[in-house]
Parts: sequence; C-alpha cells; structure tokens
Amino acid sequence: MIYSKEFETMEHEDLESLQIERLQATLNRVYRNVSFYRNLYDETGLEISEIKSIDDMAKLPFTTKDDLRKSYPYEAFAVPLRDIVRIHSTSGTSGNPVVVGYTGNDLKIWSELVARVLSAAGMTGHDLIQIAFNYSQSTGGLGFHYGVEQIGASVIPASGEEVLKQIQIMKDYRTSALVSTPGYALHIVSVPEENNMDPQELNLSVGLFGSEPWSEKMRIEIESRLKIKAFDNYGLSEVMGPGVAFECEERDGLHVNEDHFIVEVIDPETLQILPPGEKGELVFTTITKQGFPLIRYRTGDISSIVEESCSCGRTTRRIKRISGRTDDMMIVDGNNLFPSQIEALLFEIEGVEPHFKIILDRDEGLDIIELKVEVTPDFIAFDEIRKVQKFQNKIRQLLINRLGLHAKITLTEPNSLGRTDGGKIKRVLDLRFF
Ligand code: DLL
Repeated sequence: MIYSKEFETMEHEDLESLQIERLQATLNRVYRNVSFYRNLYDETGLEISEIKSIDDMAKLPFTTKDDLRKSYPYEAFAVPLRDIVRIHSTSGTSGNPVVVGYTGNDLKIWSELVARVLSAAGMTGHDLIQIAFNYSQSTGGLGFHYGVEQIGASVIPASGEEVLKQIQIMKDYRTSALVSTPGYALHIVSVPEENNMDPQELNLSVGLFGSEPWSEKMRIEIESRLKIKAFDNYGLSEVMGPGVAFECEERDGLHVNEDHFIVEVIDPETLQILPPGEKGELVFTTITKQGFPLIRYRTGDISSIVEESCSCGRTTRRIKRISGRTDDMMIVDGNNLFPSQIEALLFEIEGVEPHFKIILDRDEGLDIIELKVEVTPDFIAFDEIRKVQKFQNKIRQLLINRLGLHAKITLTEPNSLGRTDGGKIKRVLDLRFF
C-alpha cells in the first residue's frame, strides 16, 4: 500500500518545485540559526539566494560527520532547546557523538515516513509488529515504534529482550511482522532450530530489515528459513533514522522519501556529482527538518540512483542497496564502530602497542568480534597465564564500558600481525558474508 499517495506518486516536476521551495526555506533557516552554516557560507562568499534550482545545489559546500562532531552537543541545532522534544545520538567515535534533536513537527514527519516504509512492505493496521531494535539513543527502536502506531498496527516493543524471550513472544502473541537488523533475523532462526522449535509454529509473514549491510543471498536465507517475505530499508541518525529510503513490493531498489530529502551521489575523491546509475557516495539534504537540518551531508555509504520508474506506482527515485562504505566504519550487530575508537582505547593501556587487528565473523546470525592486539616487546608474560588473563580482561572491560562492545581479546607477540609493504596492518578482516 502507498501510505502518502499525494507525495509518493507526485509528478516529477511538481516534486522538484516542492523540493526547491523547501530547500530555500531550509537554507534560510540554517543561515539564520546555525553558526556553522552561516560561517561556511560567509567564508565561501555564497549567497543562499543564488540557489534557485536543484542544479544550483552543486554550489553548496558539503557537511561531514566531523563538522557535526565539532558542533557537540547542540551547536548544529536550528531551533532553541526549548523547542526540541526528543534527543538521539550516534555512537561516538574516538571523539564526540553526533547529537540529533527533533521538534514536535519533526517527530510527526518521522512517524509518517516510517509509516510509508511499513506500508510499502505490506503492513497494515491488522499487523502485530515486533520491534527488536534497542529502544535507546540510537534511532531504530523509537523511530519504528511511532511509525507502527501511525499505521494503527499493534506494536510489541521487544527491544533488546533476550532472543528466546523474543521467540516466545512471537509465538504466544502471534507476531505477524518482525522489525530488526538482518543479522538478528538470522540469529532468531538459528535458535529455534537448536531448541527444536519450528519456524512454522510462528505466525510471521513479513520482516523489515535494515541498519546494516546485507546481501541478496542473506535475504534468500532469511526468507526460506523463517518462511517470510523480507524487505530492506535504509536510514541514518544524522538524517533522521529509519524512514529515509525503503523497498516496495518490487524489491528492486529503495525509494527515497524525496519530498523530505534530496539525494545526490558524488565521487568521493573528486566530489563531483555522478549521473544516475553510477556508484558513489550518497549525499542527503534534509528539506523539512526543523531541529537538525543538514545540507549536503556526506553519508559515507556507497550506492547509486536508479532513475527508471518503478511499477509500484511511486514516482520517487530509488537508490540501489547499499554496497559498502567509503571509510572504515564497521557495523557490528547494527552498531557503528570505527577502528579509530579501538585505537584510542588501546593508547590508554600501558603494555600494549596500538597495533591491532579486528576480525569480524558471524555465528548463528550474530556478529562476533575478535581483537588481536600486539603487546610491547618488554611484555614477556606469555608464560604467566594469570598476568595474560588479567591483561586481556582489562582490555575487554574497557571495550565493554566505553563502547558497549563484547569482544574476544587475543594478545600476540610484537610484529606478529603481518604488515603490508607500507608497514601498515590491515585493521579489519571481515569474514561475514554480505
Ligand atoms: O541504522 C537507522 C536505521 C535503523 C535504519 C533501523 C534502518 C533501520 P545509524 O545507527 O546512524 O542509523 O546507522 C546508519 O547504518 O550510514 C549505513 O552505513 C548503515 N545502514 C543503515 N541502513 C542500512 C541498510 C540507523 N539498509 C548507518 N543497508 C548508515 C546497509 C545500512 N547499510
């Protein structure tokens, strides 16, 4: 079903006029209220009144995650704090997290955009929808929650509940739709098999998965093992959370909510705009957000724009499934993590070198992470089991306390991790299949 027919099926010309009108209002707002944008435009001599068409957008400078981090916590908000009714944040890297504020109107729009995502996957007011995203600072849990209420379905906020409990709820409450990461869906299918439970006993018919990369192969596996139809959806906290782009019943690319976000694809090296069909970095501009508007935000996600119309009837353009990142960001069980975060922690521990390798693998759908760390040459304790264990524990605890990351720690001898010709260690070895 198409939730917002008027906007999702708008003639392209009308959509473009709407976009330009909303973009100009947003540019005025950020120029007036956000010193980062005002300084940026003043420095580059840009007059925002020059931006009269979508093509003119090329004149606007980009915004990066680093810019937003520097605005910690509230500098990039475009309204006074008293008008903000919700605050989310991205996980911090070695520095500050990005803090995102929503006004009451932003939340209303967010619910509507998530309602579009759910409706496109065939969910209606009759569904019982179990949300297995954490209800936390990240946007998955609460973002979906209000969208489910918006379509009048019943929401089961299972959040981070333990997996057997999740399955019990699914069985007893006759959950018809699951919203989670694709990895979690695979985990859910592995557990009943171990416990002699049959997925057929569940009433699930549809799954909506996102927040991390996944492949067509993984979709087939989830669908056949859970006996459901699985849909992809994409979003990021800085731009809004879930609700940015989503698959319809054709499942051939993700429709962007273009009446709220302008999407571009650029070459991450030359920063030139790429034509539809060419792969590059996704860039989003928000055109209705009040609390935390973003102009030409570089996401680091790699995709391309599909220009051909879709037979579902929506006229909004689609992006291809996300195929990777321009940076070294990893997504571990739906949480974003940069190697630099780990490096910063290791610097604090005496006796280890900041030389390490992260090995990512998947077991029964869940991500497992191993951290191999080289110790300094004077740490000759490999034969003192207790000392080694104590040391491993110290690193393990630090990762849990600071990054919420449960990793297996392996200590290795100096220079044992292998270097490239340039002397660098390849930081991440990702053995998960996508
Ligand atoms: O993951 C928002 C979200 C929640 C989207 C639930 C969908 C469902 P962040 O935690 O800020 O926000 O992470 C955003 O996750 O830049 C991508 O790298 C990655 N990502 C999100 N959705 C997909 C997807 C939420 N469908 C980052 N495929 C983004 C691949 C995805 N990667």
